[in-house]
Amino acid sequence: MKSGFIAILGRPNVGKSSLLNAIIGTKIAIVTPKPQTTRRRITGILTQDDTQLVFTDTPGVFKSKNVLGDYMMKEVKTASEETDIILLVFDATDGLTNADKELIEKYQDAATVIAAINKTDIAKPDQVLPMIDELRHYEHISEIVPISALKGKNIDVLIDVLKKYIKDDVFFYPKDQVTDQSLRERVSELIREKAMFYLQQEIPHGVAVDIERYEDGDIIEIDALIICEKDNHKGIIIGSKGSTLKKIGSKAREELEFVLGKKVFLTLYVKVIKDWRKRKNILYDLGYYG
Ligand SMILES: Nc1nc2c(ncn2[C@@H]2O[C@H](COP(=O)(O)OP(=O)(O)OP(=O)(O)O)[C@@H](O)[C@H]2O)c(=O)[nH]1
Ligand SMILES: [Mg+2]
Repeated sequence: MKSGFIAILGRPNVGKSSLLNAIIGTKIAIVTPKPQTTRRRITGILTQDDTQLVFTDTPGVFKSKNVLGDYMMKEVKTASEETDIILLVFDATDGLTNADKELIEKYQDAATVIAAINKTDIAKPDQVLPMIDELRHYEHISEIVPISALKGKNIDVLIDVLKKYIKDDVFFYPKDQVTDQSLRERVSELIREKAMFYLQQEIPHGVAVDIERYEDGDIIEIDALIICEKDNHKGIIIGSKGSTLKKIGSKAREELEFVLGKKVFLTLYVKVIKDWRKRKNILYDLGYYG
């Protein structure tokens, strides 16, 4: 029996959450085309025969500008400290950026660092090979694996590589558990994913979702509050004749029905909490604490 903890780290938008989902084979973490989608640590558990890999997806590393950002970066720090393996994810289409290099150097004393070069499906071969060469110069990087989280390419190879570096002899979770998130948290995250998807510029980053009511019967009834930080954002989120909110709601309901396996009746409300991302007590209420 073997097990170990793996923290998935990298810049925003490189595909960390997509990778977690590809590894586990279920959508655990939300994914959007916008940076700074993930705000909290999310655990994904992969148990195969006598091996258990416990992954932690983390927010992308960036320079924080408010209390929410501080919280996100604290989540990254905690994840990197409570792990056996640091799995650094890079975006092949960007090459190795200065921010990537800073991250690599930051973990030079970590026990095990493994590099995954993601998005190889859309990268040109002349982008991936120079990256591999560059990464080879860092002695503390034990392995380099080119992957595509979106296409599921080389994910099995990456899993086999990770298995070489783990050694604990207990399972930390039951064999059938895939995440530590509660159902309520997953529901709230899925709604936030759809909101982030349909909103533009700074608005998606100022959105939070709070589940006000969750009643499980023949139909699951959910009331959720979409919180935004400025009065004019509220109108944009609702859209003309409610069109944007309707799109968010119908996409969210579709996916919730798939995840929950039941008919869902979803009602969304929009509320302004001025500058909530800068307010510690509000962040605490929304579950961004610790
Ligand atoms: N073509 C391609 N796109 C990918 C791949 N992996 C992720 N993406 C896309 O990249 C975007 C960001 O993906 P995420 O998984 O949310 O990235 P992340 O690193 O978790 O981002 P943050 O949570 O913001 O730090 C999404 O549009 C994904 O569909 C890949 O292997 N190939
Ligand atoms: Mg993410």
